[in-house]
Amino acid sequence: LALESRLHRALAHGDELKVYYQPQWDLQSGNLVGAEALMRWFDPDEGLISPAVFIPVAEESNLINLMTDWVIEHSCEFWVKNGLTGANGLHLAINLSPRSFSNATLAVGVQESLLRTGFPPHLLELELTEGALMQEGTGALAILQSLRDTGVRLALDDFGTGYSSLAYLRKFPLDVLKIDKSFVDVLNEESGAAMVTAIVDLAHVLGFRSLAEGVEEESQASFLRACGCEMYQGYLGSKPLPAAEFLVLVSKLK
Ligand code: G
Ligand code: G
Ligand code: MN
Ligand code: NA
Repeated sequence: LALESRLHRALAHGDELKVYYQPQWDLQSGNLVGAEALMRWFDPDEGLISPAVFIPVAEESNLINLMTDWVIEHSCEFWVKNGLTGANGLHLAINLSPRSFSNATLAVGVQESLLRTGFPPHLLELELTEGALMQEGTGALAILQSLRDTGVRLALDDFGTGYSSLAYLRKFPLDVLKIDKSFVDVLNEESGAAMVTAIVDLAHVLGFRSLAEGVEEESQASFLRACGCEMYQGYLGSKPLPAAEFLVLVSKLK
């Protein structure tokens, strides 16, 4: 069966698709503050298939919207069921595809999932990429505003790797800039360090918080902390974890 048909089947049956959670940490306090949901597909024939492979397939077919709805609903339910939304609740970050922005009912769907699962909107953070902002004629700004009206937060993923102009950044109602791993990787170079400092400052000038991705070394975390970056995720703190392991980590830290 072609990948697309198998993916369709996986979505219909459910148990081949899993959501892993990568912890996100506050750089100043060291506290766990949230996690990013990252999808995994265990195909019965081929074993683990990376989202880097199946997300593009889902985007080319029309499966991506179904898949996004599934991840939102599944992980919001998981958060509520396991008491992760209470006092000092953890935020839950979920990736949107640029394709989501050609779906005028995106915000309505998100709101329905929030209501169905009883998930507090302010703890949901939707990640979009620069490509989503730059799509022409799709009313991306209107869709973002209606998402914001539901009370969720918006993060710009992979910041610095796409084409977003500074003018766009000012216009869009974002909460968090996620600094791409490629910048964190060159923090040991003078120019890399200067760029990261500038990105963190830019985030603050625009009224956003910043989160560095792909942090693997304590020296990187120290630099980020010193330049005022608020949060990080990366192998230094934890790799993405299966749901059960994520709960073990949370219970140890509480
Ligand atoms: O863990 P990593 O290999 O998880 O993820 C690879 C890529 O797949 C990343 O760019 C990540 O943003 C993307 N990805 C993972 N899960 C999802 C998802 O649920 N939706 C979308 N749109 N992208 C995802
Ligand atoms: O594109 P997005 O930022 O959503 O995807 C995050 C990707 O980065 C996932 O594939 C995730 O598994 C991976 N990742 C997360 N932390 C680290 C890290 O510290 N090092 C490396 N090499 N990859 C990471
Ligand atoms: Mn992401
Ligand atoms: Na990223």
